[in-house]
Amino acid sequence: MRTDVAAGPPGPPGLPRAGRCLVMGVVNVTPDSFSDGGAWFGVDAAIARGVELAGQGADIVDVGGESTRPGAQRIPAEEELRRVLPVIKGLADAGIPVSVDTMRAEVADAALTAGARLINDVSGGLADPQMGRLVAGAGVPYVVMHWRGHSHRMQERALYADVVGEVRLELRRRVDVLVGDGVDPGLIVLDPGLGFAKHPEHNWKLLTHLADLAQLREGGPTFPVLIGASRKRFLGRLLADPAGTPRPFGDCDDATVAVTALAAAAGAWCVRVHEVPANVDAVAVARAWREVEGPAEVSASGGVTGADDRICLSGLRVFARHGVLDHESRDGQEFVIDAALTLDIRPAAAADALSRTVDYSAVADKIVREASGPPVKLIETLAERLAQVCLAEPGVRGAEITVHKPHAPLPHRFADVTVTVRRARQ
Ligand code: PMM
Repeated sequence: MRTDVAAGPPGPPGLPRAGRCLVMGVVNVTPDSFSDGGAWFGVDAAIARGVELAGQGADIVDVGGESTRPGAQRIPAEEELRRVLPVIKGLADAGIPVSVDTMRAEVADAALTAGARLINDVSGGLADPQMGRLVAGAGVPYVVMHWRGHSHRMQERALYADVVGEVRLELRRRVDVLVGDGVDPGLIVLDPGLGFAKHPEHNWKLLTHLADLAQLREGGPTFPVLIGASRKRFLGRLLADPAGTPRPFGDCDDATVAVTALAAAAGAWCVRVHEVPANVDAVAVARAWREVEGPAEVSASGGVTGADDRICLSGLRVFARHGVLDHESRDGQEFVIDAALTLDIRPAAAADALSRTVDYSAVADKIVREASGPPVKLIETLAERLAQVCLAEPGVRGAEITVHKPHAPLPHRFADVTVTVRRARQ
């Protein structure tokens, strides 16, 4: 079993590395959060809950003092500090990795002093212009969530023509500003902000495009992605009863677990959840899944998982009799083949062992044998068959084949005719 591909993105330094998607347990020290408001509103209860979540397998405990439920009004900074600081200190002193869920630089700063290791800012730095410089100076991991304004008005702003493209663009602008403030991009975690200025259809679309959200520019770096779907209204709406009444948030934990499994299998770095044990199990399932399947085609790992490794053979020349016209099958002609195989080459590189990779000489022999075998009419057919030959090699996850027919019977001066197919192992 290849355990290396299961790891997913390693995430920023200073936080746990588990070789799988992390689980962040939520402790809202608020009287009014929609999901658990009031349940842990008191220092001792909140600390006890954080310790319990860590004991159940949470890698990080996220402590927040201000509700962000739709329609929520803001509270003063002093009140937020009063709620979160003793809880963060109590958990950090117990050796638990803690993040602070805040939009205020002042609160983030005090939370870091109290022992927090990660700043989770649902506004991605938009709510407080001081946040970027604070994060830059502190050099701590920072969650940049997609946000379009404070909770009391955010749902009015859930207007998108292309939600994935727009969230990606707005996150990119945020990251550019933060990096301009001095924030190390290697410490940034992205979050699409499910439910924040999003309707259910937006949330589902974002969830199914995690790889696009991890990479904000073509060819640019990829960022770890955090997903906060836990108990959110779009799950309640999905599970509404026949009369259309949404399922209460407390009965959406199973649906949360399902999202966790799917997001972790798609390469999410972390899931933020209210109930930890079943989500830990879901992450274990996703890890096993990724070990066999390999990461998504464009991984959220910045190439760390080996998802994008390729071995390429180009310009293989074969004499064969493929073609529609009689003289092509009678006289034959030269075809040229390029093959690019996608496979994780790290085990071979680590051991410097041919046995742990694809032997390109053997693959070249197989390609030539297939291409010079019984004639077919179309180079499309040939390309498809060659892709299947390559995919049959152990470890190969994808193959891109180009068949060139430079002497195709065309009544014009031309350089080449090609057909390219790209296939993934099913
Ligand atoms: N959601 C909530 C609060 N904080 N932080 C991040 N990074 N992502 C989220 O989706 C997110 C968050 C609101 O949920 P809650 O009130 O149940 O904690």
